[in-house]
Amino acid sequence: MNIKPQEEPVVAQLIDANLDRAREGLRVVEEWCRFSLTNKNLVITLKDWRQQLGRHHHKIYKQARNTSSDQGLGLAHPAQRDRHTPEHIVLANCARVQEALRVLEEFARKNNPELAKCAANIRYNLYDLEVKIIKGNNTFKRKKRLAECKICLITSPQKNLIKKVTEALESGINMVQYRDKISTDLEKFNIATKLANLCKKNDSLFIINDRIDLVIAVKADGVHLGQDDIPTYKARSILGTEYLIGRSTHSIEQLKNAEDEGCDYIGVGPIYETKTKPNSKSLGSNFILEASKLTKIPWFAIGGINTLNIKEVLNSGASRIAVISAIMNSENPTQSTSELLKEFK
Ligand code: TZP
Ligand code: MG
Repeated sequence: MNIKPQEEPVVAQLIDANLDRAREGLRVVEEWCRFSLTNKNLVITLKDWRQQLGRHHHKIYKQARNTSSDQGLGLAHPAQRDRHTPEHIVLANCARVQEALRVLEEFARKNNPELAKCAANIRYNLYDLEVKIIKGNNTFKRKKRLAECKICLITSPQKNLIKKVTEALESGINMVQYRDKISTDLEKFNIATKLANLCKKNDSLFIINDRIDLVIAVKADGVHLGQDDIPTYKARSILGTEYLIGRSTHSIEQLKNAEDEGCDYIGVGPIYETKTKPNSKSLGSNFILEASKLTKIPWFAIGGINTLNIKEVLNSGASRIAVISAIMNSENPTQSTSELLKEFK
């Protein structure tokens, strides 16, 4: 221990208070990373920082503690009442720890340079860790919304696209995939921008088929890939863990692979014959039962599903469906969406 005696007891007192503050704040952040983000690496780092600070929390600081003379004790700030969400709480605690570390850095520099160095080091690294938490929160929210989805509406190119998607969203759809194999890149960008805004307004997930660049360009929630698209590890290395990756699968082997590769969700089909994919062999509703037994991640039955056969699909073990024509080719998307959604109740 390399601490010179404090010239002023008050310095020891405020070092004690800020060590407490930093350690407690780190614990709040750590609990969030552990239980909500379930990110082991972040937990290990935060625990290590708490322990480093704990090793500097010497008796001379604790002995200087004098809570009765602390004029700041128990003072609440109105901003604390605005911390409505766990995300607010976590980020407020990151800020609190950064402030406490800065205080430690300044006041310990003279008498305890090791503590000052330790505080500076943790403070710099905490800035990076905070970004990881923000990204982790996005992943957490997206996965939570994905888990709640019942129907994914996949779009087909048409004049009334925006109108039909708007009606479907207003009727309760909370996941939209933009699928378009014919428009130009500029047209795709413009449509994707409109859909991204529309989905945001209606609190819906927005996924884009095939195009990782467009996902990033319009800040969508993820990409949907087919069997002939780029491998999951490559898509993940471009998008990171913040975005969702979905994959179409047509057999048990493909379904298992997609899950092992770290896809966030899968499409399973075509269950029935469909004019939307005329050359694909249908798997039949028996396949649904097999898929439901094997798949641990969210999965969507797809292909020829409509208001007439949805009961069979759900009774066979599916808990989510993806549709194109049942809504996009409907004269009344509001009614078709409501009829499909009704079956999940
Ligand atoms: N992948 C498997 S089946 C299918 C896709 C994209 C088409 C689904 O369209 P529809 O109109 O709901 O049958
Ligand atoms: Mg594709």
